[in-house]
Order: sequence, then C-alpha cells, then structure tokens
Amino acid sequence: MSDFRFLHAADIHLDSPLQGLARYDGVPLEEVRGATRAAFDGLVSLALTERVDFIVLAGDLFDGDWKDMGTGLYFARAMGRLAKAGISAFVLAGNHDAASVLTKALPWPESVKVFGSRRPETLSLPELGVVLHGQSFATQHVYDDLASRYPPLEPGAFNIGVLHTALGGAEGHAPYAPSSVAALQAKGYDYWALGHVHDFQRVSERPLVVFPGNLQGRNIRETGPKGAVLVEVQGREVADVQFMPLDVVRWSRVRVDCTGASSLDSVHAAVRQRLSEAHGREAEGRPLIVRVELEGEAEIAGALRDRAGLLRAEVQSLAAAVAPDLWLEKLNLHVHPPRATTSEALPDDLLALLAEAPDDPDLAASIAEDLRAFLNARSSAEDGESGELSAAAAGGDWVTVLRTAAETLPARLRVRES
Ligand SMILES: [Mn+2]
Repeated sequence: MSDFRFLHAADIHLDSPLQGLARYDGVPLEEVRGATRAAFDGLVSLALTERVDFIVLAGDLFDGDWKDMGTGLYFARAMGRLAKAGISAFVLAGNHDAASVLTKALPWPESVKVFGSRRPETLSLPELGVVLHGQSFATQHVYDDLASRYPPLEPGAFNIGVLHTALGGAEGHAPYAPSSVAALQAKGYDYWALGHVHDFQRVSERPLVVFPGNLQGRNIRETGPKGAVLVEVQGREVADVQFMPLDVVRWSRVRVDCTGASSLDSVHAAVRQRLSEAHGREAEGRPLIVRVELEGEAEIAGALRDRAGLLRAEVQSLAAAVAPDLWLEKLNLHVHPPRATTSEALPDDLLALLAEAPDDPDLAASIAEDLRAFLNARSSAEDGESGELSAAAAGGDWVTVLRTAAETLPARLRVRES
C-alpha cells in the first residue's frame, strides 16, 4: 500500500447567515458574511498545495436549505478545482444538510462521492487501499446509533469511519447519532473522521478519533482557531495529524476585571491592556472580533452604567488603537458596586414591597408612574442596556429596574454636586 495524505473537515456551514450581527455597528460585515466561503477556498488551496490524495467532509457542509442555487454552484466550482488535480472528496450529510432539509440539488463533479442515508455505505479508493464507511443523515433529527451498524473492518485496507455524531453528548450540540469512544474503538478502524462538535478535539489516540471543529467561527459562541485536520498515513499507520487553522476571521471573549477601579481612566487602561493581550495571543494575522465583558466590584460601577452608550464607543476606539483589524462585537457590563453599597441602596422592606408588585396592579402602576422619568432618561441615553431595562419594566421586574436606578443615581448625583 502506498503512503498518502488526506484532509478531514466538518461543519463548514457554507453561506451560514449572520444572526443579529447587523446591529453590531463597527464589525466588518462583508468580511464576516463571506468568511465561510473564504475559509473553504483556503481548504481547497491547502489540498492543492499539500497535494493530498482526497478530502473528507464529515457533515454539515451546508447550513440548511440553500437560499438560491449560488451556494451549490460555489461548491461545484470548488470541487472542480480539486477534480482537476485528481483529488476526490467524500461527503457525508449531517443534520444541517440532511436529505430531508435540502430541497434543491445539483449534479456534483464525478470526483465527489456522497454517502447514502438509508444504510451505511462503503466507498473506496482501490489505488490507495483506502475504504471509507459512512452513513448520511436522512432527516435532521437522527437519534439512532448509526455507527453500531457500520460494517466490520476490511482487512488489509486502511479503514476510515466517517460519522456525524455528538458521541455521548456535547454541551451546546444536539445529541444526534449517539455513540461512544469505546464503541468506535471496538470497530477496529484506523481513523474516525467525526463531525458535529464545533471544536477541534482528539477524542482518542488509538485509533485516532477526531473532531476537526468547524472551519470558520460564525459568532461569539465559536471562539478561537478553526480549521481542518491534515492526516498523513505511512505503511498503513497514521504517521502525523496536524490541525491546520483556515479561518479568515476569529472570535474571542475578553474579560476585563475592573475590581477596585476608581476612575474611568483606570478602566480604560485595563481594557487597553486586555485587548492588546488578546490580540497578540489570538489574532495570528486575522481580523479578531471580540466581546468585551467588564466584570468585578467597583465604586465606579454606577458611573459606568450611566454612560454605557459612550463606553461602547470608547472601547471601540481603544480596540482600533491596538490594531486596525480588532473589532468590538458587544460590550457587556457586569460591574457592580461593592456589596455594602447595594444593600444600603435597596433596604429589605423596599425589596419586600417590590416583591408584592406583580400581584398588586395598583402598586405596580404607581411604581411605573414614579419610575417613568428615569426610564425615559435611560432610553434616550443611547445606552446598550436600556432595552433590557424597558423589558424588565414591561415585565413588572421592578427589583431589576430599581436596583439599576439605585446603582446609577448616586453616581449621577455626585456628578451634579461636583
Ligand atoms: Mn451538526
């Protein structure tokens, strides 16, 4: 058997729409919008430059039904580039591109082989002595243990299991096609090319069971480097497995501890330092989009809350100064006054009274009347949190509204005094 190399990717979610990103003013929308295709272009280029023999796409190539034929045509062209170089592609449908989900179809180049969805199918590359066992999802929600029906290994060949699965369950991922590492190991295959979990994970070493993670992070829940896995096989043994980052835009959460901060300047300094660290550590030459979380207990909490809208612009400006391709997705303010201040501001009997408001329409109406001026001032303050505050008021959550008022008002009064 000759030596060979292949690329294993999954969860590409081509042309995945951007949810809610439009309201994050300042983020490079065009770059993010085109990121899943740009990352896939990178995968094809890598296959060509590394001269791999084939690629494996282990589910969720598409993000769901195509909006139009553009997505399919894009993929057909990308596969054409591979076909010209004699590189085959083995494609398995996952929950997002199950047979029942995609209503449109196109004939792919002959170099693209798609696993059937009715039963496990074995595809092969006889010239390399490689067999691939896999079963596509027929419907979006597959709770059967698909792997249990995969065929026995083919002796003498290099056996690859291709499976879209949550294994024993993974946080944030639907428990589709459940299986276990032990069950996969017991099959005796040489490599398991998994998909579905959006983080790179070497689940087992012998044999290698690998989630490559998704190819491109699409939102703040998909942080860190994303890419594919390059596998090198020599003498029927996996000789090397390398994670190859291919994302063109990267996401990161940046937490800034504001504990003890006594001035706006010291908050700015802390933000600047954390942004600079995050950029240095994570960007690797790519645009980096960050969610900044200000945390901790500090006297300045009320003042920060009161200027939340302005603070967002300040953090955007600090980010731009660290690097022109460092962008703010969202600023979250979780700084609270030191505990003693909070309880002084909201005495127990007031809390008890507020707790009765939901059951007492007259009381609720009178509180709403008293707080209307405060709520109006807040919503006109171009403040990222005023929406949450209005929602709290509308829902009769007066404890939240008053707590915010109690934290904000002393700061505002101090400003007036000075
Ligand atoms: Mn999936």
